[in-house]
Amino acid sequence: MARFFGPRMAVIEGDVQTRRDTEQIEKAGCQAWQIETGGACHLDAHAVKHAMDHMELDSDDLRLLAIENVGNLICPSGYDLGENLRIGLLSVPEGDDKILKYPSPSLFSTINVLLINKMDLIPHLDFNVERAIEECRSLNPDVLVFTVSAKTGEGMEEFCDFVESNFS
Ligand SMILES: Nc1nc2c(ncn2[C@@H]2O[C@H](COP(=O)(O)OP(=O)(O)OP(=O)(O)O)[C@@H](O)[C@H]2O)c(=O)[nH]1
Ligand SMILES: [Mg+2]
Repeated sequence: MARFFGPRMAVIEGDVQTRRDTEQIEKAGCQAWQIETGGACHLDAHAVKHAMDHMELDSDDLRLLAIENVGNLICPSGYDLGENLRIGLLSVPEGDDKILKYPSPSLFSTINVLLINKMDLIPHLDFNVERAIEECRSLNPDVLVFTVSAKTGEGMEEFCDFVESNFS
């Protein structure tokens, strides 16, 4: 996402506790707001509105507001945050057999885009990318899939092109 870093992107981070992810985003030069849920396993639209009220979102440069929900595969899926696009992340160390363990209603059945991350670790694992994609499509036939590595940047150009062509 490096091409969005700076004033083009703002981020709302949802975690049970700590500002750690927000600090990382700020280091990358983006405006960020941390929601600490204090135990709740998902964000809701009220919490997002409250965060937006504290942020500066009027700039003409701003193109993308990203919301990172709490890392839970079930609870967030039932809540509409007003988003235009819902992206689910599966990282390869989680295993290619993960998706069908979380059938509908779950993250995988409600997303528009599946991002398979940490592709740099593929040589060390038995993760079958085709299997993961097939199983996700069995729950969610229209899902778009991108394979990426946040560490090496692999696949990020294609993903950013998609985001840019839809939302900038
Ligand atoms: N090897 C590798 N490590 C990665 C990659 N992306 C993230 N990580 C590491 O994986 C760990 C978790 O990444 P985060 O980005 O914090 O994950 P997260 O989704 O924000 O996690 P939560 O907010 O806790 O749900 C961190 O230590 C990252 O440095 C990647 O593409 N490759
Ligand atoms: Mg996070």
